[in-house]
Amino acid sequence: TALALGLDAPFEVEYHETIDSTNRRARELAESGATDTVIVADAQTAGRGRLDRSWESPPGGVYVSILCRPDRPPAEAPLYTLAGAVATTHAVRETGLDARIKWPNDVLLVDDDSENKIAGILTEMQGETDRIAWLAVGIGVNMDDPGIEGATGLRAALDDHVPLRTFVHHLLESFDALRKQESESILARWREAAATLGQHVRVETPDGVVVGRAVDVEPPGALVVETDDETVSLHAGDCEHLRCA
Ligand code: BT5
Repeated sequence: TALALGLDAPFEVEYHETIDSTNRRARELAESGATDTVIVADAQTAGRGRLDRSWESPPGGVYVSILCRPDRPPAEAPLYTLAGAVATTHAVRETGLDARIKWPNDVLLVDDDSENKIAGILTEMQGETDRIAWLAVGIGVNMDDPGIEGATGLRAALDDHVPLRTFVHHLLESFDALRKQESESILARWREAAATLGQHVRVETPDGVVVGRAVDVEPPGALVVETDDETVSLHAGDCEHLRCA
């Protein structure tokens, strides 16, 4: 196969040339008892984003879902989205480009005058009362430009061959190291890779729009924003970096 990863443990790898969604497959495997498995596909026909959005998944991109059963409470699931984003920035940086994270789940390719989305993370999980039953971190990385405003691809930016196998290997290695760390140290790595901190932001949350300055991220992955009159912790939402005039 194109992506015969030759990975050592800790992950079992299941490769598909084309699949509907690696996250859908991760759920199916989880329900049949699997764990520590990575589903990798070369293309998806029904790639998913958050909130029933879709993820354009043409052939040649990277589409992976990492299935694991962390021994942590369900409330800590957002940490894995952060870890997935950090691991993605590490893998992108290995190619020589600069990547930064836009809270909560976007990875941006950054150069002097632009920030474009090259990757997105979608974490899905099944919780029990006190612990996570299973969790799947889905990561989609564009290699070619998907033709969406504000998005780009690695290959397009690098103008060179990106060895997919090495890229996925770096991604999984980094994720594996992160998932074993304490939440504070995952957050520390996230802060180092963040594009959002210090920015003037506009965040659409389920409870309304918040505009202010993003000052920190706190457990288990909330964005702390200072508005004109208060400091709020946002647990979910879509964030836009505002440019000052
Ligand atoms: C995400 O959602 O960014 C999470 C994407 C996760 C995809 C991976 S691929 C492997 C695994 N299996 C799956 O089925 N999914 C995961 P969100 O933040 O909701 O962003 C989705 C929005 O980004 C869409 O509504 C589009 O506007 C835009 N978009 C769609 N495809 C894109 C692409 N390839 N590149 C950049 N932006 C895209």
